[in-house]
Formats: sequence, C-alpha cells, structure tokens
Amino acid sequence: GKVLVLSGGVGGAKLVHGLANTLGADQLTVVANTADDFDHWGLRICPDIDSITYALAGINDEKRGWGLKDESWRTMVAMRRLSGEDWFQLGDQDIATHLYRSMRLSNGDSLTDITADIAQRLGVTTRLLPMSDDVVATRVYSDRGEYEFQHYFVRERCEPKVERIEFIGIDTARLSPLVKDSIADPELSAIILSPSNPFLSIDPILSLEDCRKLLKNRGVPIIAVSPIISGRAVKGPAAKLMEELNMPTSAHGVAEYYGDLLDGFVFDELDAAELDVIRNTGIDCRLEQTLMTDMASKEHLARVVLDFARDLK
Ligand code: GDP
Ligand code: FO1
Ligand code: CA
Repeated sequence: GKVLVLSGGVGGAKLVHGLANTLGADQLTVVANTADDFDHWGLRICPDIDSITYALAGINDEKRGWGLKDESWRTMVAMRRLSGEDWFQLGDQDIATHLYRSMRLSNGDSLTDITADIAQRLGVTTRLLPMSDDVVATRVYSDRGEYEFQHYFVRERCEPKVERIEFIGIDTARLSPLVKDSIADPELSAIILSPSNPFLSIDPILSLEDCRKLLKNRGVPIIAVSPIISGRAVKGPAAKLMEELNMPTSAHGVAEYYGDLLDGFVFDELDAAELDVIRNTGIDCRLEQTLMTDMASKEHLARVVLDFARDLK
C-alpha cells in the first residue's frame, strides 16, 4: 500500500530518499515542514522543501548539508558588497529556485503547485507536499530573547538556550487539502515520522488543525524513527533542545514526546538498553542501525520501516 512520510529537511530527506528508491513513485507521499520558511533578500526561502527536493534529485550538497552541490557564490559576494550582510548564504543556482518560487507566488500560485512544478523540473517523481499553503513561522523564545527561526538557527548557531517554541500562524493555517486527501486515501498503509527534529520539523506539521488526530484516527500503523542516537543528534540542535526543554536526551525521550501517536518506534542498536522502558509505554520497537551514511543504509532503513509497518497491521 501507499506510505505517507512527515519530514523536515536534511535528516528526514535521507530516509525519504531510501523510501523513494524502495517504493514505486506513486506509492510515496512526502509532507514537508514549512515553518522554517522565511523571506530573505525579498525572496521566499523554503529550506526543508528544497533539502528534500535537491536530495531526491541527487543534486544536494551532502557535505554542507544544505543547498546544491557544485554551487558557486558570486551573487553572495556581490550582495555582501552591497549590503554588508552575509549570515545566510545563498548559492547562485539555489537563488534561481527562490527567484522562481517568489515569482510564482507573486503571480498567485500556491506553494503546493510551485513545489510540485520545481520537483518535476528537477526530475523528482516522488510526490512532495508542503504541509500548508498558509504561512507558518517558527519563533524561538530563549534566555537571550525572541528570535525568528533562521536568526536562531543560522545566525546565532542555535546557541541561545531555548525556553519555548511557537509556531506563528498555526491556529489559522489550514492543513494542505492534498495532505488531507493523502491521509484519507483508502490505499494508505503506513504513516512514517522521519528521523527529523521532533520539535522544529515534525511538531509544526502535527500542530496544524487536527492533523495529529487525523493521523491517529486513520487506523494505519504510525512509525517514528529516532533522530537521537546514543543521547546525541546526528546533526543539529535536537539533543540540545531536549536538554533545554527538560526532557531526557535519549531515544526514549523522543518516543515519550510523540506519545500515544506512535504504534511503532525504530531506534538505534546502540540504545538497546532503552528497549524495555520504551516497550513498557505500549509502543512496539525495532532496534536497528539507524545511521544513514550512504544510499545502501538509507534503503536498508527504509525496508526495515516498511517491514515493521507490515508486521504492525
Ligand atoms: P533539518 O530540517 O535540515 O534540520 O533536518 P531534519 O529536521 O529533517 O533532521 C534533523 C535531525 O535528523 C537531527 O535531529 C539528526 O539527529 C537527524 N539525523 C540526521 N541524520 C540522521 C541519520 O542518519 N540517522 C538518524 N537516525 N537520524 C539522523
Ligand atoms: N544553514 C546554515 O547553517 N547556514 C546558511 O548559510 C544556510 C543557508 C541556506 C540557504 C538555503 C537553504 O535552503 C538552507 C540554508 N541553510 C543554511 C540551512 C537551513 O536554513 C537550516 O538548516 C534549516 O532551516 C533547519 O532545517
Ligand atoms: Ca528544518
């Protein structure tokens, strides 16, 4: 059957890529977080959508973790000369994506349509949907005050101690109608939460309208993959955030955070000591090697999750 995946950017995109190679293109729908999106240089930037699109197109820069490979930075140099600002780096080819998206948005096209068209033009056959066509913006409240998301994440390098996270616009934003249709699809057989940042990437999606309830009540297995391995995030602030938000920095902490939404939880063999305590919360578990370093490990983890879903039905 069909599979729906909720995903943030880089971490999520790895499993999404594995799933895309394992399932037929018409079997997979990816819902991307858009609460990282913001305007910069007058352009609309959608980091998680672009990370997934570039990864699936095989043109992402794996080492840097964002943007395109074989990128050039001449516009950046010229913009620095004009504005003196360079905290957010935009590559020349990447800028074309933002220009094109901004142009289409100002023509009145929806982010859903634009995202589908960009993906298609870049040769991506997987269905990629923004969580919403409405603007939602993450705001971080910290010991140093309030930050727009990219200011916290990129400019301040996630250094401020986070006290609270808010998604501005979440109460009025509508879940994308195509996402609703995908959830309702009678052929849907599993819902997967990618090993994305639970607070910054997955939470915005779950917080839209009654998304969490829609997913739970759908009656197909819901499986999450832990982004925390051995008490650490593979990359990014997930573990630091858990500590700051007074949660246990562990796979167990992630499972607890998702709570009764989950039927299944995949976490790393290295965290085998947590098996009993997680099982005791009523969630089925799979221990696996969950670090994805190459295409083979992405596809392997994808197959593990899909087999797990089949067993849970
Ligand atoms: P972002 O939107 O680009 O920040 O990326 P995501 O939110 O999708 O993913 C970030 C999370 O992915 C981090 O918490 C990482 O720990 C996790 N992550 C990255 N690579 C891997 C991996 O290979 N395996 C697992 N299990 N988690 C990963
Ligand atoms: N992350 C950085 O750490 N520094 C950057 O200069 C940067 C530029 C950038 C440009 C386009 C894009 O789509 C993403 C970019 N990112 C950059 C990554 C990104 O903003 C964050 O990793 C995410 O929003 C968190 O998911
Ligand atoms: Ca993100």
